[in-house]
Amino acid sequence: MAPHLTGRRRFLKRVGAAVGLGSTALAGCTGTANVAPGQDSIARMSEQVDIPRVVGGPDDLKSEHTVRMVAIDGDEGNGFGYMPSVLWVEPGATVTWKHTANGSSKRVSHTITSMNKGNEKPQFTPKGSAPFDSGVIAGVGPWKDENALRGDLQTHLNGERPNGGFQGPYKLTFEAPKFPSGVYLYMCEDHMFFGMVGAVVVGDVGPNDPGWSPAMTKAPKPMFSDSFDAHLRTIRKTIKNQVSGQ
Ligand SMILES: [Cu+2]
Repeated sequence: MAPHLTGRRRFLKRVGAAVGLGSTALAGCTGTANVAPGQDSIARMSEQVDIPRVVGGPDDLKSEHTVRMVAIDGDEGNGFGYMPSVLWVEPGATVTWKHTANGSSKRVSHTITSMNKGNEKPQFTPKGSAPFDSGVIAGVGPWKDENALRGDLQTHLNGERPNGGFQGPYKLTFEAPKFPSGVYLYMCEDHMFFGMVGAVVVGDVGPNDPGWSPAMTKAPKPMFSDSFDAHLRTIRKTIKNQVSGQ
């Protein structure tokens, strides 16, 4: 097991995930949270927190942007995500991830973990790209006084946790050779069963470019929940429609 994904850290994240959320959300930890066919919980989340679900496009690459982590209780476990869920940036751009308390979103603990073999995940990031992992971004609550946890909460792989704040932010610069152009899918280790997955598209990539695969083409894995699959499909469809000009 990679040193940045120790058993202790996983335990802390599990406990942290529970802070601030009711029993409905906890029940969903078994992976039973589902999105009914046709429902678009990403669009619903976007409305709730008033943040667009897509920022940028193949002709509108951002030089920097902040993605917000969303946790909305009471949506049958479908209220976890990153907003925007699809972000297009230029090569060399820096992306920042932060909590949001917009709407009814609560600041609970999350991670930003790329779907990369280096993070012990199925590979849904460009071949040869480095893994990235924020470590635990703590929620707001009892965590803030837990100095003993400071070390664990600052553990991360690539990117930065500036200002020593364990409630975030996390920053990553998508610069080759570690982070070449392509589609990067990432997820929250606390909330993957709730479908907490997002995409950063680096560069004006399309189906004929390296970096389009495996994120846009590989079959979903059995480890994913129905919510995760549904959100993955929504995200891919959004990117494909943007590329084909629909
Ligand atoms: Cu999360």
